[in-house]
Amino acid sequence: MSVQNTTLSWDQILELAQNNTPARRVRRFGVSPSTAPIPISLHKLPPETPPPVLLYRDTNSWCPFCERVWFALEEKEIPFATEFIDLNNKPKWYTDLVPSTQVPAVKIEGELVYESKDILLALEARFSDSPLLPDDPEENAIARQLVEDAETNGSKEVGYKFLIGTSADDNELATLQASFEAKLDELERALAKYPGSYFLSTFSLVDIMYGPHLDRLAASLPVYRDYHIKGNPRFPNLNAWLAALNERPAYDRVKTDAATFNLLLRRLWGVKPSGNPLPLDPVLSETIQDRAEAAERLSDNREAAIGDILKNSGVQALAVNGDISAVKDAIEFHLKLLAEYLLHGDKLLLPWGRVGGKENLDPFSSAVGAITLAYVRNRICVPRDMSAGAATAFRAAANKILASIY
Ligand SMILES: N[C@@H](CCC(=O)N[C@@H](CS)C(=O)NCC(=O)O)C(=O)O
Repeated sequence: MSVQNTTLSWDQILELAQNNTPARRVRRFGVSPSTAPIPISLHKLPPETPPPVLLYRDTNSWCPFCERVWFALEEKEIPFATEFIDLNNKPKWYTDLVPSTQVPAVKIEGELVYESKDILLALEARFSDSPLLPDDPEENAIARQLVEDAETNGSKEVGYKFLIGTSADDNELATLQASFEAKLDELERALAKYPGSYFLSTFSLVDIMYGPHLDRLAASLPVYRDYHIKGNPRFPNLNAWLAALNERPAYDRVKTDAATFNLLLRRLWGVKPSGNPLPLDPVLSETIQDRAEAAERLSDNREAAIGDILKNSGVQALAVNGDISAVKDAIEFHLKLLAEYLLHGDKLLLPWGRVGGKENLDPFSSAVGAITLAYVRNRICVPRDMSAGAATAFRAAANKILASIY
């Protein structure tokens, strides 16, 4: 295999990718995150008009409370701007501004609101022509009560305790599981009260309050506690609800994915998995739009990606006599191969690295390639870098090339 093997230039890859997906992000130079999503409704604003809402959210887009607010903004198609807050180093102006010092917070036409539940209700009061609470007064009152319940009934706290409680022995774990299941039973009954898959007769703020938390728990409990919500016959309504939620286009833009959250749990909180990570969900990534979005993100942001790989993956150690230009070339070659494979799928013939137990390719290049692909596969973070569907396509393609070259 030689570095000349890929056929397209980066510009050609980018153009081809952009022809196959409407997904775009703004690039942010020299700051983290290096790209930011563009709200679906931003084009509705006349030029030079500031959006009515400013959202303060976490730099890495991991926060489920921020996800609630982002979800509502996208559902209600409210144009908004985003200010990212580094939670490891919160700026003083932010801690001076927001009494809780937490994210999310918003300014709605200049007025500060914080606490995700209060933000959702404030957005509802100000932007009433795209309601996420029922019109019917009786159902509206029930909805408001359910929003309060979602905040105070302890379901998310019990769920996270079951997931993260580190010193738990088997008995304690069984008790935590039973308490969590009791909460899920309550939600199961609540979901049965109205026809359809949601908590009320239509999709509402109640679904948004629960969605980001329960989706994370459903993704992680199988890996860390060998406990399944999805496919569990005890929770048919919750399963139908999760499926309905995941079909909403707005949720598709804001949600995280199982791989991101599961890696985060291990790296940030040191939680030990009880099983292997779940297989990637190919259903999430079978569309060309997803693959093209992943290729678009990679090619548009390649300079930042190459810089990050060189700096943080450990690959520099392979440089001969400190000359990193060959390392850089091999990184770039494999990223390009990944982008092309995303666009062409199995029609692109991948290089075969090892044949009959012997190497028949440049071992230096393929070692750099293996590090590059393994690193980017685990490094991408949803929804910070791309949508969940695109990330699934990206990770699956990286695995496929890794299996081929190494
Ligand atoms: N009750 C708050 C919780 C928000 C929250 O816990 N935010 C976390 C990020 S997920 C945070 O800001 N953590 C940083 C800190 O507490 O300093 C809400 O609903 O908005």
